[in-house]
Amino acid sequence: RRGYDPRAIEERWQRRWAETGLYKTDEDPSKPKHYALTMLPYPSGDLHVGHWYAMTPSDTRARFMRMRGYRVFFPIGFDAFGLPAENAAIKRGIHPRDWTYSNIERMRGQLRQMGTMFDFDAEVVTCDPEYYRWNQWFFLKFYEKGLAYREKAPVDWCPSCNTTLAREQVVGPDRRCERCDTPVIKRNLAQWLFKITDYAEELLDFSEIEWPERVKALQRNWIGRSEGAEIEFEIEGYGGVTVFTTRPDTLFGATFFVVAPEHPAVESITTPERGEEVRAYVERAARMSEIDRADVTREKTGVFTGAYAVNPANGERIPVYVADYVLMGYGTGAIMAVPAHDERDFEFAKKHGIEIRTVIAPPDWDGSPLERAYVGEGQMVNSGPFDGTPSAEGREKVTGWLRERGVGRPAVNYRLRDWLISRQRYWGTPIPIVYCERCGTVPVPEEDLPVLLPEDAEFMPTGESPLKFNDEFRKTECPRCGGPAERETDTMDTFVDSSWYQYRYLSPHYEEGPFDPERGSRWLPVDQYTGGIEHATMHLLYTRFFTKVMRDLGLVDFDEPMLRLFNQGVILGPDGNRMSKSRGNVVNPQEYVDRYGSDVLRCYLMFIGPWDEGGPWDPGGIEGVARWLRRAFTLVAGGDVSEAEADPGELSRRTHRLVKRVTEYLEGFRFNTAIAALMEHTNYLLAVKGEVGEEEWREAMRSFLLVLAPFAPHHAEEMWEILGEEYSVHEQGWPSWDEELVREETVTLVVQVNGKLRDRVEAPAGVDEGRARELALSSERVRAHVEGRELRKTVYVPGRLINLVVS
Ligand code: ANZ
Repeated sequence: RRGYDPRAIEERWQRRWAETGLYKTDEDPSKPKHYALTMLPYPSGDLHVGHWYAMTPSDTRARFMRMRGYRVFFPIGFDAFGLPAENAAIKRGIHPRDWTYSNIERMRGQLRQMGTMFDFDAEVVTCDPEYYRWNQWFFLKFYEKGLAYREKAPVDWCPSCNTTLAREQVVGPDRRCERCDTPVIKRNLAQWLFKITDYAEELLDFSEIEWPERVKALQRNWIGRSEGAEIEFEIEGYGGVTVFTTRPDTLFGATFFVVAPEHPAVESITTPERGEEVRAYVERAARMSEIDRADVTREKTGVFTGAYAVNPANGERIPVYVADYVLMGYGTGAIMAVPAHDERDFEFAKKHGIEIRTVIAPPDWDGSPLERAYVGEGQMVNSGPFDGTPSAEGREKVTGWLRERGVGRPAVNYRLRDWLISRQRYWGTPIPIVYCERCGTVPVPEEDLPVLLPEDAEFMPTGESPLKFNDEFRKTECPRCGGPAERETDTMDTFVDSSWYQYRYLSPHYEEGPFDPERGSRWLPVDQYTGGIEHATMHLLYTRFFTKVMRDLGLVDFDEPMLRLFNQGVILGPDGNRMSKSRGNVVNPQEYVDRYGSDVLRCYLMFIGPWDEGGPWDPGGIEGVARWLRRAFTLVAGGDVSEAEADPGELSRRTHRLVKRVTEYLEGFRFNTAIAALMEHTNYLLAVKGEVGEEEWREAMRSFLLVLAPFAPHHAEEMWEILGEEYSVHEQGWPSWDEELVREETVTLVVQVNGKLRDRVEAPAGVDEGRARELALSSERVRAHVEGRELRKTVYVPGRLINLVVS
């Protein structure tokens, strides 16, 4: 008999599992497939509690699916490009590659300690040339399809250092250069973008996926679809300028016109006497971020350009302003301003003494001036031929009327912008483009990939890619004419890497394409994705976009990368705050693995609460879980089989009930309630141990260990062996249950409120007072009499009646 030493038990089984290849992916084609994916970690150095919280419940779920008869693919890898590696290089003089790979080496060991069923043969490291080569390949495919393009885009620029700055190099509320304290400006620089906006409409369609409502809402909001119209206004002496509006029904109330400071018309339309003021304003606006400018609480500033626009509806001349609350990146960068019905325009008009003309009558309007903007619906007034039309109908009518006259059309606008992928950084994927004096922009031919990241680079915090100063890399030959040419020196946003990694896992060393299509047909798409909600808009949108492009390239035959998604919550420090080094509340999982072993840590994290809610770390809680597993272990440790005194029928009923409950909880990701059921069952088993016959006991223990296995894989394996069963518990089928045996006897409870009969509810036999109260309060009819009143006390007649006394 071996003693209870969880660390020794775990090490022994981890070794045995590796030796026997237990977690090599099951390729048996007769089984249904299940591709389980957890978000890949960034190799920052050590696995933290957040990694454990994300990965071990995902592993439990994958193990469950495997035992249920699926062939399961559950890979892991490293999202290995990015800024921290470069910062380490700048700070400590370590090459980003060495820093990254040594972190990966350490984390591999820690991942194995978790006791997960990851198939390490499928591992992917995104900074390996054999991986990023395919980022470059995708870039070329996108380029061929017109989905990758270069455009001048505003970036942060220090006019004194003459360089672009990374976002984190811009410091303070007034946005200064971290090195020389000069105010940073926006500058238009040529950058590469992916045309995600081509897929805006399709990305709004979630009909094929089961994703949390919250994530879908965040994506919808991010894409920001607005329906309305484009309307052309003539600016005197200049020409037509188009606006986007969601309220064409308010056209007759447009009493001024605004262009964004970056609007191409600004310079031409500004009259000489307004020139100086306008120029100064435009420069000031260039120093502010989009976020600050879009802040609705900020005071609306702006200056008159001296120009006038003509309202196409009524021929009125209205003044044209430049104001920074109009953004160049949205709609057309110009608006018709309707102060009576738009809050921002109202505030601006008040300040500048501009007419506020009501054109949509609020209900019960008496014709007097509005105190504030009325943004609701109503009848059109002061609108010529449209007077009396309800505003919703008016939107279509006005648009139609404008269309007939050739000065307007229906339009849909999205808040979504194209994805800017250029980074002035070293530790990323080189963009496979060459600039030739003669041929212009030339893509690197596919057969010349990968464009390797050179080893030697100077790591200076210049804000520009170190590749720019590396002549050997930069200077090259034009692939088309053979003449002298220069390589693009920016690298790709690392979100490109994680947009398609789930495909690479299938065949990480495949050389004919990003993944082996034969393996793809057997495993894709991902069935269950798990990860944090913080990725709702960037990563989770980018990977959907990539999959749609891959479909259009003929690489896959489906529309969505991940059919189901579950977001875990965040694990907080014991003080209830987010863990951070500065707060000193960081929990190091290694300490707990060393003290209790990884099964305890796994189970504790799953027991904290509902997985999607997260919660604070509780040192006492982990102690309790450790005690439970230690006690559970004694179920197989020695002990005499004495007289059968306990009721074998009860043992069997309880076992079937346990299997059913754990099954249903695991289906719904309710790990905490599953563990609670396992704990309760452990107590029962300990109470009847030695009091039931050997066969019944073995049967009950088998079932218990099978459903324990996904949660505490090492304990279950060890106990399985001690029980005398064959290796491995993880290769067994999931137990089933008999509905007949599971059915709990029920009773009907009479529910009274203040002594009056209000409802009858079904309850399990033997229900206690607390549960009876819960059931009573779950009845609509009862709640109607309790809500808004104070529950003074309850009177409970067990199994028969509950009376809620309220004030
Ligand atoms: C006239 C109008 C009248 C508007 C009215 C609103 C209410 P969403 O819903 O977010 O799409 N707008 C258009 N382009 C803009 C830009 N580049 N910067 C700032 N504001 C811009 O918003 C569309 C509305 O926001 C548009 O409809 C326009 O103002 C403004 F009673 O046009 B509206």
